[in-house]
Amino acid sequence: MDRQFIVAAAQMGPIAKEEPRRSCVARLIAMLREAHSRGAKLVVFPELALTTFFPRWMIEDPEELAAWFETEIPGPATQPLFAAAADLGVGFYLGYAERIEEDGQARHFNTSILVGPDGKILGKYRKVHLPGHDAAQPGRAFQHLEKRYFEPGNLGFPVFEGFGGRIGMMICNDRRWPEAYRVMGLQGVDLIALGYNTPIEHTGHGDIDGLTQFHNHLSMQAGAYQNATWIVGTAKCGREEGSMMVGQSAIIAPSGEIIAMAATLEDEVITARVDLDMGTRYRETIFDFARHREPGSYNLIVNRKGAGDPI
Ligand code: CDV
Repeated sequence: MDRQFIVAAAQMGPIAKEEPRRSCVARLIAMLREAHSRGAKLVVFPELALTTFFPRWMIEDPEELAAWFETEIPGPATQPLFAAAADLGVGFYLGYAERIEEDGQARHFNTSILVGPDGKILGKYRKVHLPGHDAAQPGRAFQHLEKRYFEPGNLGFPVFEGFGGRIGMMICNDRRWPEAYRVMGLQGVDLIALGYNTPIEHTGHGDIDGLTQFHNHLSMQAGAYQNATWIVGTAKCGREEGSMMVGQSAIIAPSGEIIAMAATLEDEVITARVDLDMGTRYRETIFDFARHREPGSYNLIVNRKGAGDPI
């Protein structure tokens, strides 16, 4: 496939708690068709794109909790999305809550898949950096219980051959961690697909929360530039069940520049032509890792988890 093609970020407005998966999938298909009509070959949907952002609530009933997870992909509700993609010859990234059975035990991940233009799954990623807390915090208007409902991803940060290059995936909070980009940068990633749900008031500190939109773009632009990769960052946004979430979905070039950005807090498709060779030019010059990196000086990055004493 050509290394130049049109990519789309298919941003979603809020998903109500009661909105069924079939309705969400219909919204995704409508955006897939719009992206295709603009020539897109790859469409990036948000994190947890099939349901409302359920980690905002403490859910104690196991059956109620289980209902937010997919046990198969594609399943009956999501099959029409795969069929539409194959029919149109458009690939996609989709985030969802994954439940699997392993050795008789249920396991839960915050997951994304990359689907090729033939409708077949090319790769899977499970969110590594889970934000929030594992127990309800009194006094919060909205909980953020990702650490309770999911376990950290166990697939690392793989990249997959497809769309004329190497495609990686991230999910939401991963975008704030330089290590996530670099592990993919070291595999020559050309484009990172990334979905997010970012509540504006996530720390409770006005000075930090007031910069939520700035930090959203800052993280992705820095990650793109320092790793010579395109990034397609796609939000689920707007006021969802009372919780305000950031939009500003963006397509970012390896220069770090934002090439396209969403203007609403609703379902909205943005597109841009990407040239994967633009990343190659950065990889061969300022970010020629083999020439300029000094891994012997980076030991703390893998050997120490939190900040500690000077060495
Ligand atoms: N879904 C997320 O991972 N949200 C986090 C918030 C809680 C900070 C984010 O990094 O956007």
